[in-house]
Parts: sequence; structure tokens; C-alpha cells
Amino acid sequence: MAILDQQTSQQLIELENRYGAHNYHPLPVVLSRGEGVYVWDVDGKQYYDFLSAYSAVNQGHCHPKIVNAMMQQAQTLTLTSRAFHNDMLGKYEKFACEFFGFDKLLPMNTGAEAVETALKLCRKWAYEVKGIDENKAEIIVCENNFHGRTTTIISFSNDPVARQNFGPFTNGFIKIEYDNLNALESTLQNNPNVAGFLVEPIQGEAGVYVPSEGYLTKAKSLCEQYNVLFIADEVQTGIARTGKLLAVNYENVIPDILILGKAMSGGVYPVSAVLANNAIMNVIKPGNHGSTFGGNPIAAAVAIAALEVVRDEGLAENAEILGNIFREELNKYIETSNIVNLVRGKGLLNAILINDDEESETAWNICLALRDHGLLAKPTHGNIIRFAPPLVMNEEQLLDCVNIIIKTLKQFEK
Ligand code: IF1
Repeated sequence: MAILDQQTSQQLIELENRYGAHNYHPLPVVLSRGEGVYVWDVDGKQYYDFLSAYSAVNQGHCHPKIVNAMMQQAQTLTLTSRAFHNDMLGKYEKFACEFFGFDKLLPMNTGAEAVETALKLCRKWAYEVKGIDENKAEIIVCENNFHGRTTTIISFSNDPVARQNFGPFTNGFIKIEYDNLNALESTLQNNPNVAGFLVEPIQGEAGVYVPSEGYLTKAKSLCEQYNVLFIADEVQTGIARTGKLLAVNYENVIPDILILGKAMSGGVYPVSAVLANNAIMNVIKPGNHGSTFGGNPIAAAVAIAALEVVRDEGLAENAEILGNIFREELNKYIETSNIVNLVRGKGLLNAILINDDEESETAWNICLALRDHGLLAKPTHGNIIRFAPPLVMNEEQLLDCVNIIIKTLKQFEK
């Protein structure tokens, strides 16, 4: 039988089990098509996508403008490597630098690569500009962070499943409690070799933890006071997801280093980037860093189109309005619910806390029931379910989803 013949969900899941590494535990649904806020499984059943590929599909599945940009470029010039110039990279770098307000951009592909790039940039700046002794630089990170899956990045994770048996780990990181300014200040006071502070403006994977009002402002101010770089990981919170172009915009904080990924391409192609001003980015010289696909012509064309969609379709404004409606409706239900403790988030990055312990299967079972009711979501940790639909959703669709979610949750009321 030709491998691409129509196969059932179960047959396709079995192919993955047999031939694919078991590094995920997906919800049992096999998708074959996506358009806007909808995805369809191999049996033609339609779902609202309430995960958006972990906030990579902010512009909606298969956005025509972005797909067309990719198709046009793919028929023209796909990859030159950086051994030569090409006619797309400079245009993209200029467009993105002006879009986010920075002097320079270093193009990469995945979020983790961009985080690694930011760490290298921060360390190099620390040795060559701040004057820290070589190999002594420390970077402050937060407990319960998620910044990717490379060996260096998991070196400063405290998720045992992400770390177990992957040592030895990379040194040079100090962990502090998230949303704790005293911890940040005392660490800065007692560690003269701190080069940077790497932080998620909202901790996504940890369970959509929104820090206290003013945390980012004060943290940036402490970084300035101690000549330490404020590094914002906006791979998940960026590109309009939280109701502003960047989550740091809620406090008018300008990071020294900005990390972007995911929706930088609308989920059409791997595109990530690190942005900084010349005083920092100019420490990078030829041969210091790179990647075969970083800044390739397709990535450049796709990223310009994806960012134009965010701007032209007012996705940040839409996310802010719909996010407020979403939390308002969920909070009304929570007043009388015994299965949901709270809803939290900003814009269309939200999560609910299920009234059961972390080890229970309740959140998972709720997601299975949501799937049966035509909405796809997945727990982050144990008893927390993240809700993050594409930002192109309209109010009617959102309220339809709220009804599906509440109807489903009521089935689990104790
Ligand atoms: C998985 C969630 C996890 C990220 C932030 C960097 C990266 C991510 C703030 C790395 C990636 C993805 C990775 C994916 C699941 C998803 C995720 F929070 F979004 F849900 F894991 F925490 N910084 N997040 O969120 O970007 O290399 O993946 O392009 O690894 O399971 P990447």
C-alpha cells in the first residue's frame, strides 16, 4: 500500500509509535488540515485550535499572505548560506529592526537557538565591554523557567524530566525565584560577575504565571543599576500574543536583548531572531556565530509577511479585547465552579487551574472531553490547562469556545 494512501488515525499514530522517537505524549487526535482558527482531523472533524502550536500560529493556520510569500520565495531562491549575500536578508533585518525598535538583528531558526545566541551575546558583551574576567560571567535565570531544550538551556532548568540523565551541565547560571525583586537585587549585590538576567515576561510552560505589576520595570532598573543586560525571552509571549506586540510593552520596558521565535513566521517556517542595539550586538564579529539556515531568503520573506499580518490585522488589539472577554466569562463560571480554581493570563495567553492535584488525570481527561466537543487544548503541568487560540479569532468564535469549555468543565464538577 502506498504510504500516503488514506490511513486511519490509529494507523497513523501507530506509524509514529513504531518509527518515531517517543519524545512527546500527544493528545490522541491526528490533524490533516488547518485554516485560520480551525484544524481538521483525518476523518474530517473540525476543531477550534486552542493551542496555536504553542503560540506559533498567532496569525491563524495557513495564512494566505504568509503562505504566498513562502511559495513565491521557494520558487525563486531558497537558501544561499551566509557565505554570500542575498537580496532578502537585509530587507528583513531592516523591516524587523524598525518593527521592534532595535539597531540590529541576528537571524536564527528555532527559539532555543535564539536563546543560546542571546546567552553567547550576553557573555561576550560581559567580557569585552563590561570587563568581567574571562569564563567568570554569570547569568541570572528564574525558577520554573522554560527557554528550550538544548543542553545549556536545560542546565538552568529545574524540570527533572527535562534534565534527567542529560548531564554534565553548563555552568554560569544563578537561579532565583520568579517575580521576586528582593531575590534579584540581593543576587546582583552579591555577585559582581553577573552579565545578564534572562526572563520570560510571563512564564508560559510553568503555567502562564503573570508577574506582579511593575516587576519588569523594576527588574530592568536593577539591571541598569548593576550594568547587567536585561534579556527578554518573548518566544512565546511575543508577536501580539498577550495583547501588545511584546509582553514587555505593558510596562514600556525595552530589553537590552530581545529573543523572538514561533509566530515570527506565523507557524509556516522556523524563524527566530535576537535583536539588540549596536553597543551590544557589535561585539559579534565574523566567525563568532552562525547557522546554515539562519536568515535564509524563505525565512526572510515569511517573517516580513507574518509581521505585516500582525500589524495590518490589528492582532495585538484583538488579542487584548478577546482576552478580557475570555477571562471575564471564565471568572463568571468560576464563581460557581468546584472544578476550576482560577483563570489567569494576558491577551490570548491564558490558563485555568483545575481543582485537583498535579498527579491527577483530570486536566488530561478534560482535554480529551474538549477534543470530543470540537476544541483542542493540552495541559501544561498536571492540573493547569493552557488556552491560546490564534489571534485572528473573532468574538463570536471566542464565545462559542467559551461555551464549549464551560459545558465541558461542568461535566467534571464534583
Ligand atoms: C517543547 C510552551 C514549552 C518557549 C520559550 C524558548 C522556547 C520555547 C518561552 C524554545 C518553546 C515550546 C517548545 C515545545 C513546547 C513549547 C513550550 F511553553 F510553549 F508550551 F515547552 F514550554 N522560549 N516552547 O516557550 O523554542 O526551540 O521550541 O522553537 O519543547 O515541548 P523552540
